[in-house]
Amino acid sequence: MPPSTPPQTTAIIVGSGLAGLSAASQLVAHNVPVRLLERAAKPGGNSIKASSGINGAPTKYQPPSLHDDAFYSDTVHSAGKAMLSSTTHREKLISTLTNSSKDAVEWLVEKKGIDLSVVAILGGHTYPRTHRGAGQTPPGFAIVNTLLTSLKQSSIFHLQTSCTVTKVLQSEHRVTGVEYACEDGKKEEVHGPVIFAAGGFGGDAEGLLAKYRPDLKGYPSTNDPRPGTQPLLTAVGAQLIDMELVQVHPTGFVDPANPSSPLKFLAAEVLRGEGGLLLLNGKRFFDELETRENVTKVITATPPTSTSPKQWTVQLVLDEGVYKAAKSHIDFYIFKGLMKKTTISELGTEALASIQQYADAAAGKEKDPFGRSSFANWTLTSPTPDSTVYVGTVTPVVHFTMGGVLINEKAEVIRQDDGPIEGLWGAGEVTGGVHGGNRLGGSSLLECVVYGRIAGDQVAQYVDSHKK
Ligand SMILES: Cc1cc2nc3c(=O)[nH]c(=O)nc-3n(C[C@H](O)[C@H](O)[C@H](O)COP(=O)(O)OP(=O)(O)OC[C@H]3O[C@@H](n4cnc5c(N)ncnc54)[C@H](O)[C@@H]3O)c2cc1C
Ligand SMILES: *[C@@H]1O[C@H](CO)[C@@H](O)[C@H](O)[C@H]1NC(C)=O
Ligand SMILES: *[C@@H]1O[C@H](CO)[C@@H](O)[C@H](O)[C@H]1NC(C)=O
Ligand SMILES: CC(=O)N[C@H]1CO[C@H](CO)[C@@H](O)[C@@H]1O
Repeated sequence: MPPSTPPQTTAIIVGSGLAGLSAASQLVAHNVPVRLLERAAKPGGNSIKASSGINGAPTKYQPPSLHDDAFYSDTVHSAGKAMLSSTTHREKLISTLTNSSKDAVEWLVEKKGIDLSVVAILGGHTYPRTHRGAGQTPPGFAIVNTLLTSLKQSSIFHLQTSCTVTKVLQSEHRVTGVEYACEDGKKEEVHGPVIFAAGGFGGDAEGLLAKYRPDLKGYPSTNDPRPGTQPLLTAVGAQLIDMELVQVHPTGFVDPANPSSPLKFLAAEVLRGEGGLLLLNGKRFFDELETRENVTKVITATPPTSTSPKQWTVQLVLDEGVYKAAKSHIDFYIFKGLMKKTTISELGTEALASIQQYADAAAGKEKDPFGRSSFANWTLTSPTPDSTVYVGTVTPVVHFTMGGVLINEKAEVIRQDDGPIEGLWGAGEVTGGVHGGNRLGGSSLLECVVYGRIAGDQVAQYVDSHKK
């Protein structure tokens, strides 16, 4: 008779966004059973909404003549003065991210069959390196959906939705599992090594945001409204880093059908880039192509129009030329009820003069009073009250939280005394230190895949070494 094998240890993952799914995929590949707990009714977290893509360099989709070795230095540059503290630690986290980026994209393409063949350049990048598919499916949805479908085919993968993890269990400084509650509210425990992939706290407007960034208390967000989970981890000794570093985007749509929703849809940067202008109280107020941070600062220096959520009423205005250049985006926003086709007369009495001034600058007749130098596809030269415009109301929104629990390059969660916490790993937006003061577009999906997979590999090793 063969000796009976002891029951296999199950790995616990908290959160079913891209970080959790990447870790789960790796564990299942190593034949380790996975229990994935997700508080929402539907899996996918904020990851499923990602629309720009995932960074990788050098990949086969970049031109072969391009020797893109600047991803590391671009990331360090974008992280800014945060690099002055914990410098060596941050450098290791960043070089692990960028060195593994080619493998991460290739894993999704070759092993999982996801189309990521189109490469774009986003702000702060020296070269195009943000990958998405050639079709209409946004990259976040394509990646999450494919990983989930593949995981569901495995008999050792077990996903439980509508189950919230409420506590991390610890015994003599070792994490041994979690406590959680599902729809019936009954507290249960599950034991095993734990990977935290519970996402950021951008949607925690009255909780962690209010605590670490009182100026952003009550802001709406592009993230689902939900409490941040870092306190569950500090309760077992985890160290936090960069909690006050938060990315705010100047333009989230205020939906006329539900203006006080805390959740906003992002108005893509391309609308301003292709020639759109912004009006505050009917007047232009700034160079629309300035940094996100600076545009936001000017808006939020004025009194908000609503305090719950805390928001402003800014109009994003496009003409027919801009519409043609960004048609697919705008048609989608009109379909969602977030923009409408109208006339300048609808924008109030002051708008016409501001738009005339903008049109003059675009036509090269006058210098723009706000210093804007590119008007891209704006074509309207003689605006009248009857001129056609495309308009949406926008407000600054919290978009991404750079800070979180500190991890090392093995995705181990670091204790306040700088050693790793045994039995606990972290990946994705719940962690901090990878982006410093400013995350590059496309690098958060990347961090989910890179650190999620590292965590999966590490836990598989841990389970293996505890078998004997
Ligand atoms: C609109 C939008 C567009 C974006 N576009 C891009 C892009 O193009 N490229 C890019 O790189 N980044 C983009 N980002 C950022 C990126 O999507 C996120 O940073 C990333 O997806 C975070 O992934 P995650 O797995 O860490 O967390 P999430 O995907 O947020 O998943 C975390 C999951 O954990 C669950 N959870 C939380 N707490 C608990 C608990 N206590 N118990 C159980 N479950 C819990 C949550 O319900 C959630 O499902 C975008 C973000 C938004 C909002
Ligand atoms: C990443 O690659 C560079 C260049 O090969 C190397 O110097 C660095 O040590 C690598 N970083 C990690 C964490 O492996
Ligand atoms: C943003 O504003 C700051 C402070 O006013 C200024 O120093 C900086 O140059 C601005 N950024 C850009 C890109 O112009
Ligand atoms: C459709 C269209 O006209 N697109 C133009 C918008 O403006 C950019 C930059 O000025 C041009 O490169 C595009 O061709």
